[in-house]
Amino acid sequence: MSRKRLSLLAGITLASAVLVPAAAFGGAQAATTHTVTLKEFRFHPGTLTIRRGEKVTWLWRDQTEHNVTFHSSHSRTQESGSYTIRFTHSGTFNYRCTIHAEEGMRGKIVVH
Ligand SMILES: [Cu+2]
Repeated sequence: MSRKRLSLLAGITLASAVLVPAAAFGGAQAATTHTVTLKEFRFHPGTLTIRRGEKVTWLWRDQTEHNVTFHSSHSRTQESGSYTIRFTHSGTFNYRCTIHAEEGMRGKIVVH
């Protein structure tokens, strides 16, 4: 499936939502995936710049429960594992771990 076609499909599917879990796209695995690591009560990197249509995978690497929470989407609170989102709209998307946001556990994905 071409990138253009994927983008079109995503646009239709996401008419009312900015973010959806990548799993919702089934076999659409062609997009570049970036990684953010959860470690020592921080997201590394704290700010990540990507292109529209790319994915971000968060990897839990702390011995503490964390979550990845956006306005319209969130991971489970967990001690290990991963969470992936494909970003189909450009913009700046702030997120946080709701448990440790006050301690500075916040991040940002900038989509061009
Ligand atoms: Cu946390």
